[in-house]
Amino acid sequence: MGSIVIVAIVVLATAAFVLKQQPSGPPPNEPAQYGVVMGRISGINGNPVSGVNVRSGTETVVANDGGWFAITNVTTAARVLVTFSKAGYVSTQRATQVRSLDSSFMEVVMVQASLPQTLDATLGGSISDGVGRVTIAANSLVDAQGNPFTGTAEVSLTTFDPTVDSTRDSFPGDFAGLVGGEERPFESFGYLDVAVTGGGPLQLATGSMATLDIPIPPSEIARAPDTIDLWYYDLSDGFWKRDGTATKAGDVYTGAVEHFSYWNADRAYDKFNLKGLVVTTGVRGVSGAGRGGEESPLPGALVLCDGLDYSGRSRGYSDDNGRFSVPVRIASTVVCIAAKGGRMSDPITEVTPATVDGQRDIGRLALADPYAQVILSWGANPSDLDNHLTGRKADGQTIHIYYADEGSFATEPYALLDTDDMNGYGPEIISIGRFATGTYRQSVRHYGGEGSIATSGAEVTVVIQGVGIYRFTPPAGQLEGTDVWRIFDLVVSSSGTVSAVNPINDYVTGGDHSELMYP
Ligand SMILES: [Ca+2]
Repeated sequence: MGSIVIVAIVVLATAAFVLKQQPSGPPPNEPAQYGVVMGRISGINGNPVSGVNVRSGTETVVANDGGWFAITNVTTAARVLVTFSKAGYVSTQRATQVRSLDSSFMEVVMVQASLPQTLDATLGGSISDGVGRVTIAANSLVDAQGNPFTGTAEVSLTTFDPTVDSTRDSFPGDFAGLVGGEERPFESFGYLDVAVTGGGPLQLATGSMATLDIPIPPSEIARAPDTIDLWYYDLSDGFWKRDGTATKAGDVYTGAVEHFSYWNADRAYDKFNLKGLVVTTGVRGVSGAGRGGEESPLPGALVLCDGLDYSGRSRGYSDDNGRFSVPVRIASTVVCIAAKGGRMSDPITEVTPATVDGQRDIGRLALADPYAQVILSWGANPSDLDNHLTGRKADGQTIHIYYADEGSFATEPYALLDTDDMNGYGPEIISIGRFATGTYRQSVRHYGGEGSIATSGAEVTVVIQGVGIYRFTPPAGQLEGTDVWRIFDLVVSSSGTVSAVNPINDYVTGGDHSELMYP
């Protein structure tokens, strides 16, 4: 581990030296504490969901056609909320840790909302999506200003089954709620989302209640308690909060609520702590030889433990020493994985004892994390910019990752482009899983559409794990007829570490295959 610290310091010092020599180059590893939040959004069927608005604080980006998104300037915090919304889908929200000069990766599932059904607000009535049900009393709806609503309301009720794996990736927040200011993990026995609109969002009038029927998954009916707490999800702080109870009647929980939201029938559980170490293997080494197989602790990895005999998921992160501790349910079977940058470890299955607040070391979770990511985003025009990663290895072989050759993580050149965005904004993200000794060059080409690279509002953010974040914007003064912005060269030493990031920042006439794109 000592050697890793030394390597990082050497790289930082080298980068600083380069920057001092070339003050017009990229900003250094900025002292500001920020990181990158990125990820991939898919539907229940596993296909990408494009066009999702992804918001963190005041920053909003839109997922590309491959469902990828990146917010490249997020203030470091132990808990950052990211909200996902798209018309026709149930909005969801996720909390993530953001480490300084590192990237957090999220896999998110968006669920299509049930089609809205109409309800005469003066009569009230009952709406079902065929699984769950909401019953709204006559004259109980108000608009955003609190005025009685007497028109036709549209009610969208979407019921979820928490025993289904993909549902856990769409679950808002964590499987935990606030009790007396403290977060308590819980298991879910079913939940639903109910949204009511009528020319704007509608809510229940003060003193009015709606009745919810939340179905209990078939496999859970036998052990579901007779009464259970109801919890709603609070988008403003990202916590589930307890409010009321529901009663078991056959295969549903029935309870009354005072407002529309996500509502969840959950039981808080006693916890047992699983501890361990996340390591990364091989990928930091030289392609094909050298340090392959050598392990080092991996900070900032997400550790997820899923209940196999209960509907809950616990989340934790490895610390600076790669260590983690995740609370799970006592007397249960759980499966844990570590993930970072879209890579995942093999799962470990554990059976926990009935020891409240006990702990056990479950050993190592090993994964191959991306060494670096290059994120290109821009404005509405030009419609089609392309991210190009080229390289010349020490053995003379060249590589080229771009829209026509998206590359691979599993084989040479161990780098992968997420998607070719052709309708503005991006992002286009190239992830590099392993560096070869040699020099890599990053370029952006104006493939099609109005405008120029210089006026595109483009930003290229480079995250090099364990080294830092570099940010580039295109220089002014792009000459007519040029189409390629050559951004920087990245030099990889014979020991497989990044020894320099050398800015280029010029424009050339290239096309997709110019020699000028190669270092
Ligand atoms: Ca493109």
